[in-house]
Amino acid sequence: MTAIQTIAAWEALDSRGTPTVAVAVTLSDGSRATALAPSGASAGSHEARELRDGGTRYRGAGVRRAVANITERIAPSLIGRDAGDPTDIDAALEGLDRSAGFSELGGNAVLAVSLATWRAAGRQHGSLARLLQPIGPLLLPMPMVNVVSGGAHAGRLIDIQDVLVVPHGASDATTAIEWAARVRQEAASIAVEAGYGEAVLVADEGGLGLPLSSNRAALRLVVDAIERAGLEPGRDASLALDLAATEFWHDGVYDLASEGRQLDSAALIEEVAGWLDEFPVVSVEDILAEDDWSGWVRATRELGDRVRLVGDDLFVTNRDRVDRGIAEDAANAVLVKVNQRGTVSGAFAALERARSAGWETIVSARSGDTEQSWLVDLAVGWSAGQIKVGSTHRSERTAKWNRMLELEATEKTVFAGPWPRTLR
Ligand code: 2PG
Ligand code: MG
Repeated sequence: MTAIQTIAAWEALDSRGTPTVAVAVTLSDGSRATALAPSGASAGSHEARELRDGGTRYRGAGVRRAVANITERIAPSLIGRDAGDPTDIDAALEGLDRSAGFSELGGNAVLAVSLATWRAAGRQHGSLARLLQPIGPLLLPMPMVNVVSGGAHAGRLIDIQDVLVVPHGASDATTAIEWAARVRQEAASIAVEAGYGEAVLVADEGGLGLPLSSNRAALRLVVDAIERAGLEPGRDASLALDLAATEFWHDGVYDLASEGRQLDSAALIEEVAGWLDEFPVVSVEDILAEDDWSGWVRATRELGDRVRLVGDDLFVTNRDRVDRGIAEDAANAVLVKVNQRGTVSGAFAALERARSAGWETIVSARSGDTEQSWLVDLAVGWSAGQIKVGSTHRSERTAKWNRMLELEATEKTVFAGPWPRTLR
């Protein structure tokens, strides 16, 4: 038996300078690992609840209460327990807080403990990826890389949150990452030449935050950048979008404030259909808001055979919500963020459920992230097939790409690409 020996917790900082929960777990075999919880800006209302202190410290975002919950409540009940299979620790965490979304202990507290335990248990196997995938080559996921940012990640300069590049024609991860980095650089050069001096700055996830004239202009910019990088749009690299539509859904209306247009679900779907006609888009995330289920069903009926429709705020990595999505034919792919759920095994349950329905799965970072790279080990260990990390700028983003490069250089791996020329 490999028992949990110590659990220490403290308040650390994420990539936005916002406090986050940090945990170190040691096991009886001497293995030790830390985990820092990530945090979203465009968080869905059905996510696990982050516990924040309020008051004046860090403008209310302190996590001392969450840290205290770990040291006073979680640690005493987990120390001595067998962590050989960390699924048991996750089950114990579920048992400690039966409220919706871990609102008593804090989803941030629970996640940091769960992750640190998984990482510590992974030490014996060489890595978390190898704990999850003990035999055979590791499947490196197709990257989805942010180039232009909007919404809550870039001062709402445009309404949609992410225009990303997917280097799907690449046949290894090293090439895929180089192509994406090249597209990001070319996009900045194009923007500077067009008079957008802001292109030298970086948004929350390392993308370009630009006051473009329309949302469509962001798609155009990234396609131009693919071409200027010497790649062929649609063959070598295509676009992925995250509308994060919950963020601009007010009173049943989608408010494209940067364009001064208000659309209902049907009109927004039609707008996106127009983008699909004009640009090589392989994936659209959060095309509609988190509780607009009828809209999602309509979107899937109208666009589901042309593009991946990815539920993020819609599913919040929750197996029950994925179940409903499968039953109602709302979406055809799922985004997986461990902190939306609270435990590593809870997140995996949502991923597995989606996969069992033939859906594609994308493991994702948060806009407030950290220098840790366990996300890659999860994506690889779960054979998720795709990963979304942000851009190729900012160290909390490059930490993940660098982990992928390390795995490709040092382990027996296969890459999820190249994808076929046409995905529609
Ligand atoms: C998303 C994520 C990551 P946030 O919406 O997919 O890009 O953003 O972490 O702010 O929810
Ligand atoms: Mg999203």
